[in-house]
Amino acid sequence: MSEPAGERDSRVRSEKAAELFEAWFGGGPDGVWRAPGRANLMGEHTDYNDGFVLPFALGQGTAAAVGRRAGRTLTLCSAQEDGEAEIALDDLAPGRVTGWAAYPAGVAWALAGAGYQVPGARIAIDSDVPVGAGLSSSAALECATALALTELAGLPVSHPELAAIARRAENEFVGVPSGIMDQSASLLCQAGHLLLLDCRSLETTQVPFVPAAAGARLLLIDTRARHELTDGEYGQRRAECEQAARLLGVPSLRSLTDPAETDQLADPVLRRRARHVVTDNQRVLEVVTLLDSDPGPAGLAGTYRDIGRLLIQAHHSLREDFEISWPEADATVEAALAAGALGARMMGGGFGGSVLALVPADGCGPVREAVTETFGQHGWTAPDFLDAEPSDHARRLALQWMGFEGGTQCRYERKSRISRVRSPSCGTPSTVSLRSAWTCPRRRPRCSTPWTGCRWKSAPAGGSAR
Ligand code: GAF
Repeated sequence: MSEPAGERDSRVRSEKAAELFEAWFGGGPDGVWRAPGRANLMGEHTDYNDGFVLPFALGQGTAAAVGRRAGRTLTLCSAQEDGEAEIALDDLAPGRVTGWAAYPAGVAWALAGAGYQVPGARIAIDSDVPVGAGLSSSAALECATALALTELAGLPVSHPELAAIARRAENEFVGVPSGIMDQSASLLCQAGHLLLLDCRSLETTQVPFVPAAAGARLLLIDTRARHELTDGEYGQRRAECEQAARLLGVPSLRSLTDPAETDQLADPVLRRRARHVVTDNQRVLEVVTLLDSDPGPAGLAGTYRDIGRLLIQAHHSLREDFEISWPEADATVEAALAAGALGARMMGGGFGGSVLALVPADGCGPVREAVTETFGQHGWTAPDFLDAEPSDHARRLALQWMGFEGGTQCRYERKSRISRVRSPSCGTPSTVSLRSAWTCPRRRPRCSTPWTGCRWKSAPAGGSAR
């Protein structure tokens, strides 16, 4: 039986993280954990309003190869970043760690705050979730390290609790005022399902969702326009929603079920913001009702057409009422629909990132061509396309050390950018640049060990979200 593409990608990524660990730190890791990025079918900016969201996990994810070390320090390296980060576990406080290492550091800090002391560890990261594409690369990094550190230490933390801890790391340590959707998706989604998450009760329902069964596909279009959640607009939307709820006398906008209730708001901006949240919550529940009503294979095409219609409505709401769309997203949606997509909308926090399109299975080519042509006409950087298949939550992968591969010299080759590596044989540090090969400069006796690459092989460990 052939291995599903998502499984293969996850296995390869995990093997690469183990290789990086071996090359950077010497010796093998104690284990490799992997957490996926996410897409979201419906429900944008509803999570921090106590509303509903409907995300799914992507095949793309972040792998963390982790090994215990003596002392109270985390040492981190990443195939996507230069250098190494050293984090003193007993000296963690918001603002003390910056850059990408703030996410794993924040996780250790939030775990300690919840009463879970993690041990000193070496961590090698490798990710194929594009940064800034609105696919939750930061949640994938948080969740991979959170799961790794707790399982390594044998700490009994359930996945929902871990999601809350990872969110606290992002909110309070990194300083991004995000909701709970991304971490929940990474830790709780199941393959072939959407995750219906009630962000007030934190109740979850797995909603079966296999577009291929209906002759449809989900296409993610990375518009390559970049925007950070830290730069104010996201926080401003959140503050506006909270103000609208206060003025309406409700604990959160989730309490409203009829968009007409927002008419009481005198301020037109607050009225529009609130209307988006109320209508998007309704759209989430409508999608679930459509999928629940089980029309059988013959009726599925109609169901997916209706879901497509809701995606288009959601895009209009995000563009007109919430005002977080961007030119590349609007042009992408327009071009995709003109080329036959059933529906499309901007996805994530807004102002940059990706568009999600629901496309007839045979319509992906025309949609890609139409969107690429539109970008060319505008002179924009060409978009990237990713197939989005609802995949599985974060987990540990089984890895087996297979020994050195045949070769004639101590030689380490990587295609990723790494600024410092150690010889896998003698531990000598050296420097490599992008796509270069590296030869151990100290020809110690052990360096004659035939070696051309690490031999880690992985197999899914199985297991389900606790
Ligand atoms: C970002 C945030 F991290 C999420 O919590 C959510 O609010 C999303 O934007 C918008 O729906 O991904």
